[in-house]
Amino acid sequence: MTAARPYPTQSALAPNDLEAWWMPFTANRAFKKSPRMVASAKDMYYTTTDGRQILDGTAGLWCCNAGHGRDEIGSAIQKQAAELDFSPAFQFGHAKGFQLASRIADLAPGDLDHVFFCNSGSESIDTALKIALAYWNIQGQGQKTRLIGRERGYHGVGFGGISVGGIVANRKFFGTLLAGVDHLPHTYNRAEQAFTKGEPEWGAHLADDLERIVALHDASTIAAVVVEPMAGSTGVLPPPKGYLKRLREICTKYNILLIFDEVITGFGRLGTPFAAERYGVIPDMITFAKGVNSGTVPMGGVIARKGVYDAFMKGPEHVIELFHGYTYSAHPLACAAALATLDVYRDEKLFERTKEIEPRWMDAIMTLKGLPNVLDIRTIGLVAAIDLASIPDAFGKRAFTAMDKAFQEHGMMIRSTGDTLAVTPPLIISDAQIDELIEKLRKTILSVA
Ligand code: PXG
Repeated sequence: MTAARPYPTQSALAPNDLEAWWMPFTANRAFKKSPRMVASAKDMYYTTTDGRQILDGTAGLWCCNAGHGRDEIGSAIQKQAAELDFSPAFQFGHAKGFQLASRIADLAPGDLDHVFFCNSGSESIDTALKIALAYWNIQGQGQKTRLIGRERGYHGVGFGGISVGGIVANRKFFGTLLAGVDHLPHTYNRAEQAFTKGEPEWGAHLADDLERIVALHDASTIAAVVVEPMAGSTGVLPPPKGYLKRLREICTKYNILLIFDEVITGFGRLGTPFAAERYGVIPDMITFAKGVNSGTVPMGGVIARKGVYDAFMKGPEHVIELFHGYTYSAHPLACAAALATLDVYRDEKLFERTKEIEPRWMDAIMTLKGLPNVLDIRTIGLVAAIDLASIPDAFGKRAFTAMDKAFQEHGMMIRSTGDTLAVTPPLIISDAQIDELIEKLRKTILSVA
């Protein structure tokens, strides 16, 4: 900074200078001309700096599954900060890290028994990819290095995640990425699937493309396949019926590890603790983040099957088995928040509740069919996406304007990606609040017609 700046004279809620913060995944210049500022949050609502109530249609960024300002979670964080603010996780441990790993392993299906902690979804993907590569390496199959992702996949923003990811704008600016990566086709086909509730009938055969990739590279060179069970960020693509089972069968047939990125689908979003359970498919690893502590403290992780973990537990006992980890792995505040959050999920039966309200939610969202510019609606669990027709020569502008108007004029937070609106409220949403959300969506879509 060149010139000294005066200390802000306004309250911290309304800063007088928006320049310094280079905001992530944000149209910075548009934001700074017309900011969308929040000051506080409770249950289903944010409050803006000018005192307006905003219905949270996004659970923050798909993370605040228990809603906002939960006293149980906030006080657990405060208590933890006073009791043990930090404890190194390299060669030392603390009780809550072990308790939380056990709780998460209990929620995960099958023998997904071991949990490695990190601090975000992006780190969880890098961690899972590194575990996959190391797994084959320590077993004398170090030539198994190829990683297979999927078109339109989102796996965060680390180099591993953007390499296996399939969102063009997240890849094209960043050079050559990881070598030896290939991609399955995405599963969306509007002609076959438009306005489907839940999993589309069409598309299971697209998993067979993995056979083509295996024929091209040979299974002896392929370490892992990574997919989101339901592709979220790209605009909500539920898996076609039978697709994930097929992927599992092919991975098993060729000895390829299967990784489910459950950063969005984990912790109840589809009505089960993990989507793996909903689909009756056991991957070799699950990545998670976000909902683990309802977005209150950064945290992510990887759940690995027993066989994956056991493969590393060999050799002299004083030697580190996996040369990987983060200063803040299993941070005590994140663990305390997660343990309190899992209690809320259990005590309020929020995953079961999501399953119960799914049909009503899907019906309600589908009432938006027929509004101007609505080309498709996809919905599953407590998730929905609405594709809007693009304004000629201005791809993304209609949905961006809708997101802005929703916040500024209609009292609702939604997300836009391309010309798709995504809606993913906290799992505590009431029936009346679903009605409120649909009404606000209706007004928003009409306002950009
Ligand atoms: N994997 C998946 C499947 C994700 O959805 C990440 C990894 C990365 O997580 P971190 O914690 O590194 O951001 C994500 C993140 C949106 C949106 O509006 C989605 C995400 C993040 C921000 C916005 O779709 N997903």
